[in-house]
Amino acid sequence: LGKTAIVTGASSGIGQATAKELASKGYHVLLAARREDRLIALKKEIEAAGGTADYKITDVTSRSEMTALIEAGLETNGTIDVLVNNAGLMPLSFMNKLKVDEWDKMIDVNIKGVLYGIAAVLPVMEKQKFGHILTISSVAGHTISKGSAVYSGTKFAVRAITEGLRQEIDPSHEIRVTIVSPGAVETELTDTITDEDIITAFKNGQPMEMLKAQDIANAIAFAVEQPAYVDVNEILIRPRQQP
Ligand code: NJP
Repeated sequence: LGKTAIVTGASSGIGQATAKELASKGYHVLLAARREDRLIALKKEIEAAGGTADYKITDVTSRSEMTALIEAGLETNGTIDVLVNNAGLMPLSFMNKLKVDEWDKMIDVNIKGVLYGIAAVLPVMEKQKFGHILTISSVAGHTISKGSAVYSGTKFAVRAITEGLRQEIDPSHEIRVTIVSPGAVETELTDTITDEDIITAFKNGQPMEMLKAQDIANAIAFAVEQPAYVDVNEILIRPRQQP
């Protein structure tokens, strides 16, 4: 039987690159996100390269959709080997702009989406006694800067939740838990920023060579491919030029 990996936020950026990377390593990949056209295109791309993939339209902020996603993943081989809780948003803003709707969205997607993924997959992995849960935090889950307060808050939370989960795993189970914390990666993540002052600050910032989504996909594949007794707890990865 082959192995199944589920990737949320697979329609873009890091999730898309990770899905392709895991498919190239022989995983059957279940692609999850809201934009169906992109998931269909990615499934075709993976299949054209000799891999296998399915997709399921999923909003990670819905607990029932996350449960249905894990159930769909089980249909292929009867196991879930890897869940990459990757979907996330980063509408940075200064707090006094009171972009409360954006705070709500970040909490829903970045924190609750991860929790719903864990809630759906943990009983499955405990039953099968193996599996690998990965979450995507950030350099912003280690440091706080002006404009990143709420985003950092969500990414600190992701690290806390993931590390707490790791400690609670029954040592007799081959279940691994990994945090991946990227610095600046060239993706569509900044498209959700509406605060003009942040957009201007980005434009006037020091130019640097950013990470590619593939660099993070490589880090995820590294963690996943370790032997079962090795749990890579966290990978913190910045562009060389990022302070
Ligand atoms: O961003 P982007 P990245 N339900 O915008 C999905 C973290 N990170 O690849 O639903 C389900 O290209 C959305 O899909 P769709 C970051 O915080 C990044 O950079 O179709 N999915 C899309 O596939 C995040 O956790 C950087 O709109 C939902 C994906 O999320 C992760 O990396 C640095 C959704 C976003 O793709 C991937 O972000 C860092 C929902 N409700 C951490 N809402 C960086 N890029 O610099 C969104 O430290 N998605």
